[in-house]
Amino acid sequence: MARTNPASPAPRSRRSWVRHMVAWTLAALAVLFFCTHLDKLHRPSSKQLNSRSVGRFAPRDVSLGTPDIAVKVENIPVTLGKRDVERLLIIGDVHGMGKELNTLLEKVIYDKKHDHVILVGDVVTLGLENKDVVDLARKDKWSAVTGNHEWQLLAAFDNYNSYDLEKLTSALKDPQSPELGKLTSAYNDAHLFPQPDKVKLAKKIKLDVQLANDLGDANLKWIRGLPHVLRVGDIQSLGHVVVVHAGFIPNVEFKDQSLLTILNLMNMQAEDGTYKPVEKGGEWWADAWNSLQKQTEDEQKRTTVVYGHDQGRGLKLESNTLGLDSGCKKGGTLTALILKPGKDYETESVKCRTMKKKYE
Ligand SMILES: [Mn+2]
Repeated sequence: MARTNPASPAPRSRRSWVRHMVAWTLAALAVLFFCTHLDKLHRPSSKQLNSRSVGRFAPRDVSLGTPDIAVKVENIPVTLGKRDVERLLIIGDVHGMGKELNTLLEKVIYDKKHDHVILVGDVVTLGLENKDVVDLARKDKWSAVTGNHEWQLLAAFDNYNSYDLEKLTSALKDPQSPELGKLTSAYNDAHLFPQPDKVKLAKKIKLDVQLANDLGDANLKWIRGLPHVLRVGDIQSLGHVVVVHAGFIPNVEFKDQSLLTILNLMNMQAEDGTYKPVEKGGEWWADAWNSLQKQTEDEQKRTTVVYGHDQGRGLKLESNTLGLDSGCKKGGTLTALILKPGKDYETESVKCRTMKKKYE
């Protein structure tokens, strides 16, 4: 009797308990689902991040051209003086000048077994042997940081390869068209300061897309994977040595720097208690960096920045900033900084051909 009586208290309470369990489990799953997707709801889409991109130009790589991407800081994969690493060769802006790079490597008697090469960015664009340079860097497992030209190259490829490029070509027929401004805006986002000359920008986009295709997938993947800041280690009186393409805002952690700033910085100006990069005027970032380092008495606790980018100032060897862009692309020289254990650094340079900018 009790078995078939639905009003019997024991089975009813068991059923109600099961109902409660099911209800609570569903509620818990709903909360869990909401929490895991909350993050996505709040994460800006590629379009929101790259607000100046238009229509079909929403970039494939979400963060390109946006200053809010995280700065990627890595260590070089070797230690000077350990495991056969006898020298570190840090080479200035190569800009695809493969012949000069080879001459420089011959001059320093490069030995891939005992030398580790680090490139300061702007490895490609402008020169004639871009692919050879990246092929060699990959083959010999060199280190490198991203330069502003690599950043722009990726922005051009990701935003304008195929369809976009055709539209750009037709818009170029009317340099005054507002369309040209819209079409170049995604590429302009990859610059620290907006470039007013849209025709020049459009021509440069086409060259960059062409170059990206010429380099091939493997080389483009290598460029895409480059860090933005490289820690080289502690080297005698230079203290902690760090490589970046252009420079740093003093007193800001590397990871908290703005990416477009460290790829382009030359001069800066104090504003709201911090420094902001400026196109003209202001103060040289390296001056502020060096005076700040001098406040640390122990030389080995200072940080020395090795950088490129500033071919206007050229080879600039200050106490804690070593600028290596000696203007190879403009008929200057290509320079290598040579670091050996227990020795002062040396530099070696070779003369370069003059390259004309094809987009001017
Ligand atoms: Mn540069």
